[in-house]
Amino acid sequence: EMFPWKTPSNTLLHRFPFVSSSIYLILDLSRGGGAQAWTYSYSTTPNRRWHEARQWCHQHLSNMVTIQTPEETDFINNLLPFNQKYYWTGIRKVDGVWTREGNNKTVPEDAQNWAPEEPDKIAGQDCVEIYIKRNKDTAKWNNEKCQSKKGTICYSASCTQDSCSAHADCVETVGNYTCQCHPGFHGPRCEEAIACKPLLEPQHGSHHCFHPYGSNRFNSSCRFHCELGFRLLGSPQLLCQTSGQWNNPVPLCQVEQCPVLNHTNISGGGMNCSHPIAPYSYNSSCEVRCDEGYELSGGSQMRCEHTGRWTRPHIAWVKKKKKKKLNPCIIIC
Ligand SMILES: [Ca+2]
Repeated sequence: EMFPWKTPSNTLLHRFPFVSSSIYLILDLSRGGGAQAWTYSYSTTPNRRWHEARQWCHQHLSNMVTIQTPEETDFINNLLPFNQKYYWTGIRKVDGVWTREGNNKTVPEDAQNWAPEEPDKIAGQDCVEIYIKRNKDTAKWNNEKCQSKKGTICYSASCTQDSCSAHADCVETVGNYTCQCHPGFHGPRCEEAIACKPLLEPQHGSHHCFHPYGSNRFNSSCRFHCELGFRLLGSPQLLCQTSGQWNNPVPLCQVEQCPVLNHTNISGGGMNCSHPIAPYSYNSSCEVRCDEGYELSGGSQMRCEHTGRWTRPHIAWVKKKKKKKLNPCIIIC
Protein backbone atom coordinates (compact mmCIF):
# COMPACT_ATOMS: atom_id res chain seq x y z
CA GLU A 1 0.00 0.00 0.00
CA MET A 2 1.35 3.43 -0.85
CA PHE A 3 0.32 7.04 -0.81
CA PRO A 4 1.41 9.27 -3.65
CA TRP A 5 0.52 12.84 -4.35
CA LYS A 6 1.22 15.13 -7.17
CA THR A 7 -0.13 17.82 -9.43
CA PRO A 8 -1.54 18.29 -11.92
CA SER A 9 -3.96 15.46 -11.39
CA ASN A 10 -4.56 14.68 -15.02
CA THR A 11 -1.20 12.98 -15.45
CA LEU A 12 -1.25 11.15 -12.14
CA LEU A 13 -2.68 7.93 -13.43
CA HIS A 14 -0.42 7.91 -16.42
CA ARG A 15 2.68 8.20 -14.37
CA PHE A 16 1.53 6.07 -11.48
CA PRO A 17 -0.88 3.49 -12.84
CA PHE A 18 -0.20 1.27 -9.84
CA VAL A 19 -1.86 3.71 -7.45
CA SER A 20 -5.20 3.68 -9.10
CA SER A 21 -6.62 1.42 -6.45
CA SER A 22 -4.81 3.03 -3.52
CA ILE A 23 -5.46 6.11 -1.54
CA TYR A 24 -3.77 9.14 -2.97
CA LEU A 25 -3.59 12.76 -2.25
CA ILE A 26 -3.40 15.53 -4.80
CA LEU A 27 -2.09 18.88 -3.79
CA ASP A 28 -2.21 22.03 -5.77
CA LEU A 29 1.24 23.48 -5.46
CA SER A 30 0.78 26.01 -8.17
CA ARG A 31 1.26 29.61 -7.23
CA GLY A 32 0.23 32.16 -9.76
CA GLY A 33 -1.18 29.58 -12.10
CA GLY A 34 2.03 27.86 -13.23
CA ALA A 35 1.73 24.21 -14.04
CA GLN A 36 3.43 22.10 -11.39
CA ALA A 37 4.40 18.51 -11.62
CA TRP A 38 6.29 17.15 -8.67
CA THR A 39 5.38 13.66 -7.69
CA TYR A 40 6.10 11.98 -4.41
CA SER A 41 5.02 8.60 -3.22
CA TYR A 42 5.58 6.97 0.13
CA SER A 43 5.03 3.65 1.73
CA THR A 44 5.26 2.45 5.36
CA THR A 45 3.58 -0.90 4.99
CA PRO A 46 5.90 -2.56 5.32
CA ASN A 47 8.92 -0.63 6.51
CA ARG A 48 11.88 -1.65 4.39
CA ARG A 49 15.65 -1.98 4.50
CA TRP A 50 17.43 0.81 2.62
CA HIS A 51 18.22 -1.33 -0.46
CA GLU A 52 14.67 -2.66 -0.54
CA ALA A 53 13.32 0.88 -0.38
CA ARG A 54 15.50 1.87 -3.30
CA GLN A 55 14.35 -1.13 -5.29
CA TRP A 56 10.72 -0.35 -4.51
CA CYS A 57 11.12 3.20 -5.84
CA HIS A 58 12.79 1.89 -8.99
CA GLN A 59 9.99 -0.60 -9.53
CA HIS A 60 7.64 2.37 -9.55
CA LEU A 61 9.79 4.30 -12.04
CA SER A 62 10.97 6.77 -9.47
CA ASN A 63 13.90 7.37 -7.14
CA MET A 64 14.49 7.75 -3.44
CA VAL A 65 14.06 11.31 -2.28
CA THR A 66 17.45 13.00 -1.88
CA ILE A 67 16.49 16.25 -0.12
CA GLN A 68 17.77 18.77 -2.65
CA THR A 69 16.63 21.97 -0.95
CA PRO A 70 15.32 23.25 2.42
CA GLU A 71 11.98 23.83 0.68
CA GLU A 72 11.82 20.17 -0.16
CA THR A 73 12.52 19.28 3.48
CA ASP A 74 9.60 21.47 4.61
CA PHE A 75 7.42 20.08 1.89
CA ILE A 76 7.82 16.43 2.77
CA ASN A 77 7.85 17.08 6.52
CA ASN A 78 4.47 18.79 6.21
CA LEU A 79 2.91 16.17 4.05
CA LEU A 80 4.20 12.79 5.22
CA PRO A 81 2.48 11.15 8.16
CA PHE A 82 4.43 10.32 11.30
CA ASN A 83 6.03 6.87 11.12
CA GLN A 84 7.47 5.30 14.28
CA LYS A 85 10.52 4.11 12.30
CA TYR A 86 10.82 7.37 10.32
CA TYR A 87 11.85 7.32 6.65
CA TRP A 88 14.87 6.57 4.53
CA THR A 89 16.36 9.21 2.26
CA GLY A 90 18.36 8.39 -0.86
CA ILE A 91 21.55 9.59 0.82
CA ARG A 92 24.24 7.14 1.91
CA LYS A 93 27.94 6.94 2.43
CA VAL A 94 29.91 5.94 -0.67
CA ASP A 95 33.70 5.72 -0.28
CA GLY A 96 33.44 7.71 2.93
CA VAL A 97 31.41 10.54 1.37
CA TRP A 98 27.68 11.33 1.82
CA THR A 99 26.29 10.84 -1.67
CA ARG A 100 22.90 11.30 -3.32
CA GLU A 101 21.35 8.34 -5.10
CA GLY A 102 20.40 8.89 -8.70
CA ASN A 103 22.95 11.49 -9.72
CA ASN A 104 25.75 10.14 -7.46
CA LYS A 105 26.63 13.66 -6.38
CA THR A 106 28.26 14.49 -3.08
CA VAL A 107 25.98 16.29 -0.63
CA PRO A 108 27.69 19.62 0.07
CA GLU A 109 28.51 20.21 3.74
CA ASP A 110 26.24 23.25 3.98
CA ALA A 111 23.32 21.22 2.59
CA GLN A 112 23.68 18.52 5.24
CA ASN A 113 20.97 18.77 7.88
CA TRP A 114 22.11 16.48 10.70
CA ALA A 115 20.42 16.19 14.08
CA PRO A 116 22.76 17.12 16.97
CA GLU A 117 25.54 14.57 17.59
CA GLU A 118 24.97 13.08 14.12
CA PRO A 119 26.33 11.59 12.05
CA ASP A 120 27.97 9.31 14.58
CA LYS A 121 30.99 7.24 13.70
CA ILE A 122 29.53 3.80 14.42
CA ALA A 123 30.64 1.39 11.72
CA GLY A 124 27.90 0.37 9.31
CA GLN A 125 25.70 3.42 9.90
CA ASP A 126 26.00 4.34 6.27
CA CYS A 127 22.42 5.22 5.32
CA VAL A 128 20.55 8.42 6.18
CA GLU A 129 17.05 8.63 7.61
CA ILE A 130 14.96 11.76 8.06
CA TYR A 131 13.02 12.43 11.28
CA ILE A 132 9.67 13.27 9.73
CA LYS A 133 7.35 14.90 12.28
CA ARG A 134 9.55 13.94 15.24
CA ASN A 135 8.93 16.05 18.34
CA LYS A 136 12.60 16.75 18.73
CA ASP A 137 14.89 17.58 15.76
CA THR A 138 12.06 17.38 13.30
CA ALA A 139 13.15 16.83 9.68
CA LYS A 140 16.81 16.46 10.73
CA TRP A 141 19.01 13.63 9.49
CA ASN A 142 20.45 10.62 11.26
CA ASN A 143 22.81 7.98 9.93
CA GLU A 144 21.59 4.46 10.53
CA LYS A 145 22.41 0.89 9.65
CA CYS A 146 21.20 0.23 6.13
CA GLN A 147 19.64 -3.03 7.36
CA SER A 148 17.17 -1.14 9.58
CA LYS A 149 13.60 -1.04 8.32
CA LYS A 150 12.00 2.32 7.68
CA GLY A 151 9.41 4.08 5.58
CA THR A 152 10.07 4.67 1.89
CA ILE A 153 9.75 8.02 0.11
CA CYS A 154 10.02 8.11 -3.65
CA TYR A 155 10.20 11.06 -5.89
CA SER A 156 9.43 11.28 -9.56
CA ALA A 157 11.28 14.07 -11.25
CA SER A 158 9.47 16.94 -12.94
CA CYS A 159 12.09 17.02 -15.63
CA THR A 160 11.28 14.84 -18.58
CA GLN A 161 13.13 14.43 -21.82
CA ASP A 162 10.93 17.08 -23.42
CA SER A 163 11.02 19.65 -20.61
CA CYS A 164 13.92 21.61 -22.04
CA SER A 165 15.58 21.81 -25.42
CA ALA A 166 18.81 19.99 -26.11
CA HIS A 167 20.66 23.21 -25.22
CA ALA A 168 19.79 23.13 -21.53
CA ASP A 169 20.09 21.19 -18.30
CA CYS A 170 16.77 20.53 -16.64
CA VAL A 171 17.02 21.44 -12.96
CA GLU A 172 14.48 20.23 -10.43
CA THR A 173 12.88 22.80 -8.16
CA VAL A 174 10.12 22.33 -5.59
CA GLY A 175 7.06 21.46 -7.59
CA ASN A 176 8.58 22.40 -10.91
CA TYR A 177 11.71 22.56 -12.98
CA THR A 178 13.73 25.20 -14.75
CA CYS A 179 15.76 24.95 -17.89
CA GLN A 180 19.31 26.08 -17.24
CA CYS A 181 20.55 27.22 -20.62
CA HIS A 182 23.92 26.23 -22.01
CA PRO A 183 26.08 29.22 -22.98
CA GLY A 184 24.83 30.78 -26.21
CA PHE A 185 21.15 29.90 -25.77
CA HIS A 186 18.11 31.50 -24.19
CA GLY A 187 14.32 31.26 -24.14
CA PRO A 188 12.00 29.34 -21.80
CA ARG A 189 13.29 26.02 -23.07
CA CYS A 190 16.68 27.41 -24.11
CA GLU A 191 15.71 26.61 -27.66
CA GLU A 192 16.87 29.89 -29.19
CA ALA A 193 20.48 30.68 -29.97
CA ILE A 194 21.70 34.17 -29.02
CA ALA A 195 21.81 36.53 -32.01
CA CYS A 196 24.70 38.63 -33.30
CA LYS A 197 24.22 41.67 -35.53
CA PRO A 198 24.15 40.92 -39.26
CA LEU A 199 27.50 41.65 -40.88
CA LEU A 200 28.03 44.22 -43.61
CA GLU A 201 29.82 43.20 -46.78
CA PRO A 202 33.23 44.90 -46.89
CA GLN A 203 33.93 47.19 -49.86
CA HIS A 204 35.64 45.16 -52.61
CA GLY A 205 34.94 41.96 -50.69
CA SER A 206 32.36 39.36 -49.80
CA HIS A 207 31.63 36.86 -47.07
CA HIS A 208 30.08 33.44 -46.71
CA CYS A 209 28.65 32.10 -43.50
CA PHE A 210 27.83 28.81 -41.88
CA HIS A 211 24.87 29.05 -39.49
CA PRO A 212 24.48 25.94 -37.33
CA TYR A 213 21.73 27.50 -35.14
CA GLY A 214 20.08 30.06 -37.43
CA SER A 215 21.09 33.19 -39.29
CA ASN A 216 23.77 35.18 -37.42
CA ARG A 217 23.26 33.27 -34.22
CA PHE A 218 25.58 31.76 -31.65
CA ASN A 219 28.34 29.72 -33.33
CA SER A 220 27.64 31.16 -36.79
CA SER A 221 30.96 31.61 -38.54
CA CYS A 222 31.65 33.82 -41.54
CA ARG A 223 34.66 33.78 -43.83
CA PHE A 224 35.68 36.91 -45.75
CA HIS A 225 37.25 37.17 -49.20
CA CYS A 226 38.53 40.19 -51.11
CA GLU A 227 38.19 40.86 -54.80
CA LEU A 228 41.18 40.31 -57.06
CA GLY A 229 43.74 43.03 -56.40
CA PHE A 230 42.69 43.61 -52.80
CA ARG A 231 44.38 42.37 -49.68
CA LEU A 232 42.42 41.36 -46.56
CA LEU A 233 43.31 43.34 -43.44
CA GLY A 234 42.12 41.82 -40.17
CA SER A 235 40.73 38.44 -39.30
CA PRO A 236 39.41 36.45 -42.28
CA GLN A 237 36.96 34.54 -40.07
CA LEU A 238 34.40 35.84 -37.57
CA LEU A 239 32.53 33.82 -34.98
CA CYS A 240 29.30 34.78 -33.18
CA GLN A 241 30.07 34.34 -29.48
CA THR A 242 27.87 33.50 -26.47
CA SER A 243 27.84 37.22 -25.61
CA GLY A 244 26.01 38.08 -28.86
CA GLN A 245 29.15 39.82 -30.17
CA TRP A 246 31.32 38.82 -33.08
CA ASN A 247 34.81 37.90 -31.94
CA ASN A 248 36.50 40.33 -34.37
CA PRO A 249 35.61 43.42 -36.40
CA VAL A 250 34.72 42.98 -40.05
CA PRO A 251 38.02 42.95 -41.99
CA LEU A 252 38.91 45.53 -44.64
CA CYS A 253 39.85 44.90 -48.24
CA GLN A 254 42.81 47.13 -49.00
CA VAL A 255 43.96 47.63 -52.55
CA GLU A 256 47.23 45.93 -53.49
CA GLN A 257 50.03 48.44 -53.67
CA CYS A 258 52.78 48.42 -56.30
CA PRO A 259 56.09 50.17 -55.55
CA VAL A 260 55.92 53.88 -56.25
CA LEU A 261 57.67 54.54 -59.56
CA ASN A 262 60.77 56.53 -58.98
CA HIS A 263 60.99 58.22 -62.32
CA THR A 264 63.98 60.42 -62.71
CA ASN A 265 63.66 62.51 -65.72
CA ILE A 266 67.24 62.81 -66.82
CA SER A 267 66.38 64.18 -70.17
CA GLY A 268 64.19 63.54 -73.10
CA GLY A 269 61.16 61.90 -71.51
CA GLY A 270 58.61 61.43 -68.77
CA MET A 271 55.69 59.30 -67.70
CA ASN A 272 51.93 59.61 -67.80
CA CYS A 273 50.01 57.58 -65.20
CA SER A 274 46.43 56.92 -64.45
CA HIS A 275 45.33 55.68 -61.00
CA PRO A 276 41.75 54.40 -61.04
CA ILE A 277 41.84 53.23 -57.41
CA ALA A 278 44.80 54.78 -55.59
CA PRO A 279 48.28 56.06 -56.50
CA TYR A 280 50.53 53.27 -57.83
CA SER A 281 48.11 50.55 -56.78
CA TYR A 282 46.26 47.72 -58.47
CA ASN A 283 45.18 48.67 -61.98
CA SER A 284 47.26 51.86 -62.07
CA SER A 285 48.93 52.13 -65.46
CA CYS A 286 51.78 54.28 -66.63
CA GLU A 287 53.10 55.06 -70.06
CA VAL A 288 56.55 56.38 -70.89
CA ARG A 289 56.49 59.32 -73.22
CA CYS A 290 59.34 60.98 -75.02
CA ASP A 291 60.04 64.63 -75.43
CA GLU A 292 60.20 65.96 -78.90
CA GLY A 293 63.32 64.80 -80.70
CA TYR A 294 63.61 61.63 -78.55
CA GLU A 295 62.40 58.14 -79.22
CA LEU A 296 61.64 55.22 -76.99
CA SER A 297 63.64 52.07 -76.84
CA GLY A 298 61.89 49.11 -75.23
CA GLY A 299 58.40 48.79 -73.80
CA SER A 300 56.39 51.82 -72.91
CA GLN A 301 53.38 50.44 -71.01
CA MET A 302 53.30 49.32 -67.38
CA ARG A 303 50.43 48.19 -65.26
CA CYS A 304 50.18 47.38 -61.55
CA GLU A 305 49.08 43.75 -61.32
CA HIS A 306 46.88 42.15 -58.63
CA THR A 307 50.02 40.65 -57.12
CA GLY A 308 51.37 44.13 -56.33
CA ARG A 309 54.03 43.96 -59.05
CA TRP A 310 54.48 46.03 -62.15
CA THR A 311 54.40 44.51 -65.55
CA ARG A 312 57.56 45.18 -67.58
CA PRO A 313 59.71 47.13 -68.09
CA HIS A 314 61.93 47.89 -65.16
CA ILE A 315 63.95 50.42 -67.06
CA ALA A 316 62.80 52.40 -70.06
CA TRP A 317 65.21 54.16 -72.30
CA VAL A 318 64.86 57.12 -74.53
CA LYS A 319 67.39 58.12 -77.07
CA LYS A 320 67.88 61.19 -79.06
CA LYS A 321 66.93 60.59 -82.63
CA LYS A 322 69.90 60.08 -84.86
CA LYS A 323 72.21 59.62 -81.87
CA LYS A 324 73.60 56.40 -80.55
CA LYS A 325 73.73 57.36 -76.88
CA LEU A 326 70.90 56.12 -74.70
CA ASN A 327 69.67 58.02 -71.67
CA PRO A 328 67.73 56.17 -68.98
CA CYS A 329 64.47 57.97 -68.73
CA ILE A 330 62.60 55.99 -66.12
CA ILE A 331 63.99 53.78 -63.42
CA ILE A 332 61.51 51.58 -61.68
CA CYS A 333 62.39 50.22 -58.29
CA1 LIG B 1 23.26 7.83 13.94
